[in-house]
Amino acid sequence: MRLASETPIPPSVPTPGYDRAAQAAGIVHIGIGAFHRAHQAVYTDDAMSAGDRDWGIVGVSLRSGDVAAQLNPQDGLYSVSTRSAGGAGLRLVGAVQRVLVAADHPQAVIDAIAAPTTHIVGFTVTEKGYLRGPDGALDLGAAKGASSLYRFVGAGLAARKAAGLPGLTLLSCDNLAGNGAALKALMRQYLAAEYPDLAPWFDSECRCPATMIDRIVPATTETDRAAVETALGARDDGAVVTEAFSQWVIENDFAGPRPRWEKVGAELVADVAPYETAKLRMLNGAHSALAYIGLGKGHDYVHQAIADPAIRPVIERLMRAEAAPTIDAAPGQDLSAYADALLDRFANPALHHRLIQIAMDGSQKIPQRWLETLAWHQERGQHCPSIEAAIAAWIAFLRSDQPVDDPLADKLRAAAAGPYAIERIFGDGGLVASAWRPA
Ligand code: CS2
Repeated sequence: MRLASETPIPPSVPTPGYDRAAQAAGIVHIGIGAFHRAHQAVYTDDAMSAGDRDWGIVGVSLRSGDVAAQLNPQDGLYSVSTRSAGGAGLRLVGAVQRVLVAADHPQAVIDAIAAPTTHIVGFTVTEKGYLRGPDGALDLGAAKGASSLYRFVGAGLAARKAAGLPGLTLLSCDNLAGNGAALKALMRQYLAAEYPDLAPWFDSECRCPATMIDRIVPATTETDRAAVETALGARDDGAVVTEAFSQWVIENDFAGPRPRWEKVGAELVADVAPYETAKLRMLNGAHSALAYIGLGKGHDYVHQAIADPAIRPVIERLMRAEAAPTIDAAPGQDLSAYADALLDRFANPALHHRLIQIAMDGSQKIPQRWLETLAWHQERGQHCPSIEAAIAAWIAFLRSDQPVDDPLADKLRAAAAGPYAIERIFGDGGLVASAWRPA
């Protein structure tokens, strides 16, 4: 039996506490991968179970039809399994109503963005989905391409303005430095080129709050799906598996209504920067270092790499002595406790988080994860032995026979194989050095 609205669910499994069929869609979410389903969709589901209404999510996949094929036959319903040393949890999430594949139905995506009920367009498109060129500015050629988020949002905003509808909140939930401001600047560059008349309306009617989003979500495996099927008594092709921990800090700057996410665990704050910077440089910085150093030492999973006595001190140093001092902490933000908590999360033996998943797209991740920390110390004449070891491990990874999944894979491999690898990758005009400057 395949999971769907009418499937009988074991009473021990929490289900949506609201009438799913009666909810309007208030959110369009572009990039409906496992991360969105395990994070923002869960907060939205909880907000509706707590009484909020009409925050159904229309999910959009820009290219792949996989998630649509998983979720549409299930009426958008799927399960979230949590795994930690303390135990396991299982629940259903009902916030997602349907999934559109932009490549197949572009107009349906534009119509969803332009719908009067829509107030928020969210994004989890990964770092490379923002289509930044080597100077950090929008790669306009790519942004005009068929699978660019800008095309759909631009056309949707134009339709809203033409219909006299209010603007939208564009909510970036990706691991970019200053994700809200970056999205705003990139969107403005696109509008200036394609819809010049829309730019002033965009400035006055739309908002792009910054967010810090955090939950570790390994890719779902067939073993995971089999375990869910046993527990649920139904097959769930859209199942996601994650840790118990979840955090969402959002800049309180919305164009219109929003779910009361703060009632269900999110923090709405005036300034996200200290949280976002700590997360990028400590959690994600450590993650990428674990990935390249760990793979080099023959490990497959995060929990194995952090248990390696040759690796753990490098990671501790990266977080505590290299990244933490660069962060201007918010009042009450305890970076030492944060590092302790991260080490525990990395050690979670119940979560099988593959290092190769984190190793993906290094050229897009390394600038905000390592280079900003490195630059801070260089200005003070200080070294960062852990980040330097991590960079060496990345170059060794590029030279190895491991698969390199990165938009710059060919160029990186060529640069890493030849002489002056560091200069060709990180030097002035190199492959990565300038790409990290905010747009
Ligand atoms: C990871 C992140 O794959 C990666 O690059 O570092 O996806 C990480 O698991 C999340 O940002 C945690 O919130």
